[in-house]
Amino acid sequence: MRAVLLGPPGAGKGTQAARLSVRLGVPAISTGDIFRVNVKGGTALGLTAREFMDAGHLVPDEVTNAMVRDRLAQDDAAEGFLLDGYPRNPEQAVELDSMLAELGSGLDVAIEITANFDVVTDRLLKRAQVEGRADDTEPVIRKRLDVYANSTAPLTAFYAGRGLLVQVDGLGGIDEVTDRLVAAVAA
Ligand code: B4P
Repeated sequence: MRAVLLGPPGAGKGTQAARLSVRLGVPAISTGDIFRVNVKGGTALGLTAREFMDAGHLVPDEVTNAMVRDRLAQDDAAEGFLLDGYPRNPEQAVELDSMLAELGSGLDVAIEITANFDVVTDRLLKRAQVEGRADDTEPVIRKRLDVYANSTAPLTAFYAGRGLLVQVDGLGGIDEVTDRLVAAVAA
């Protein structure tokens, strides 16, 4: 199974990717998590990424694409993967196609977790109280939602046009959403 997971910030991509990865037996690859590990470790990649993440912007495509290219070439991704948070704009989607073509494979499904902006804002503000992420403040969340609407939301039509899109309602309890995702992927 080669899948991408789409949806607005706070829709539950990271939360559900971890669970689906176990159910499907493929690695969950989160670009956001890889960036955060690098920020924490103070690497050159982390220093670059931090400036964009803290402002709610996308990290530049050349940085993100190179990182994903390296990750997909690793052995554990050879038989499948679940990409969480990538692609996030049409340029990244085209780049992903070319990476997979080079590896002799292609995407099986694009799963979009849907949730309205009021609900996701509440979830992210709650997470801010627990984790204190620099990008979970109200003005940065607003910016991230703008970026999502302008850059990422067009991917819904992009994948629908190729017959790859599956949409799953992200409202409700975490277990409930997982069950919906598993059922949607099985179908
Ligand atoms: P991400 O790490 O992808 O962060 P996110 O979109 O906020 O989603 P996340 O996965 O963390 O949250 P989730 O919805 O699971 O990106 C962060 C930043 O990294 C971006 O802004 C960008 O700067 C950079 N970046 C990442 N990928 C990039 C790319 N491809 N190109 C360029 N830049 C990139 O969960 C949110 C909260 O909701 C959690 O607290 C969770 O517990 C809760 N929750 C989840 N499901 C719930 C449910 N059903 N009910 C109640 N709460 C729920």
